[in-house]
Order: sequence, then structure tokens, then C-alpha cells
Amino acid sequence: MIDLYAAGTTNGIRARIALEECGLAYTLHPIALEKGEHKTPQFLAMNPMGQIPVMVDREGPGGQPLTLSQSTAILLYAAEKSGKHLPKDPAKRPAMLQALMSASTDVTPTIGVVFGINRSKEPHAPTAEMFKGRLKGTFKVWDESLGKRKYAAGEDLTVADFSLYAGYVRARAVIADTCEGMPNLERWAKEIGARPGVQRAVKF
Ligand SMILES: N[C@@H](CCC(=O)N[C@@H](CS)C(=O)NCC(=O)O)C(=O)O
Repeated sequence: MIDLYAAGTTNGIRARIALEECGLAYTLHPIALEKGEHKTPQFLAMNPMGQIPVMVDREGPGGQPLTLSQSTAILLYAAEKSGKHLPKDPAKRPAMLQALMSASTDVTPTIGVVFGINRSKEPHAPTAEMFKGRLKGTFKVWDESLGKRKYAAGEDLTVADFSLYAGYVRARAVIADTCEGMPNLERWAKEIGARPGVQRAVKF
């Protein structure tokens, strides 16, 4: 059994999609970030960074308990444990890794910066606009790419799609103008968002 400590943020959603889509049984422990539940001694013992998500797999490698943070690490761990959503052909792996890293390290941190600026006591509008422009540019590249192929890394659904969807769904909910008017991205998001596991994962 797996315990997942998460909130409905991009990173929390990514980790939960991973467990849902890989068919791994888990118990969700919602963490209220606004109450500082990610800064308690118990939480910091699991992740000294004081950040969600954290996953505890009581039957990790070798049957030993495993505590893991970093949403993309959880995504890859779940995929490897279940044998799902990773290319079987080694030649397809580099494209999957490139797509995965762009989704996890280009899209998500930029969303985090825009949210952070907007929530700050004295939001600096030009900086927020600059990062929104960067995010829109990244989504535009994804839109063009998804015009040529079905999924994030090619013709097969992979963990890269789940990572990208976690960022896309939050951007669309809170800063919709960064991903509007992108028909290929919308076509792809409609398909990913219709998956039952993804639908369960985004409800916190
Ligand atoms: N790179 C980490 C980032 C985790 C992260 O930034 N978590 C945020 C929520 S999305 C958090 O816990 N923020 C609270 C804090 O940093 O105090 C991941 O992919 O899991």
C-alpha cells in the first residue's frame, strides 16, 4: 500500500495522476498548505524540503519501505513499478525524457513563479507578464508539436503526457490566457482529461 501526501497543485496532481494511471493502490492524505501542514516535524521527517508531494510505499524495492518526494520522481517510480506508460523501445526513450523534462521543468516552475508573483503582497505586474509570456511561448511550442504527433513524446501515451497535463490543467484554471487559442494542445488535453484515472486525480 502507498500513502500519498499531496495538495491540488501542479506537483500534487502530477504525483496523483501517476498512481492512478499506473493502477497502484494508494491512500491520499490531503495536505493543507495554507495551514502549514507541510512544515510540521512529522512532514519534514518525510521531506526536509517541506514540500508536497511525498509518497511512502510500504513495499518499495526489496520489500522495504520507501519515502519519495519530487513529483517527477514519483511519476517515474510508479511507471517503473507498474511497467506502464514508458516506451518499451529504447530508441523511443530519449524523446520521452525530453518531453517529460520540458513538461516538469519548463512548464511547472514557470506556472509556480506566476502564481507566486500574483499571490505576493506587492505583485510586480511587468514581471508577472514576462513569465506569463514565457509560459505562453512554451505552450505554443507544445501546440505546434502536438499538431504533428498524437502525444507529448510521439504516437504513444507516456508519463510525459501526465506531467504536461498536470501543468496544463492548473494553468488553464488560473491563468487561462497562457494556453488559449492552441487547438492541438486543446485536442490533446481533451483526450488526456477524459481518462478516468486523470479525472479522479485532479479532484482534491
Ligand atoms: N520539484 C518539486 C516541487 C515541489 C513543490 O514546489 N511543491 C509545492 C506545491 S506545488 C509546495 O509544497 N510548496 C510549499 C512550500 O514550498 O513551502 C516537485 O516536483 O515535487
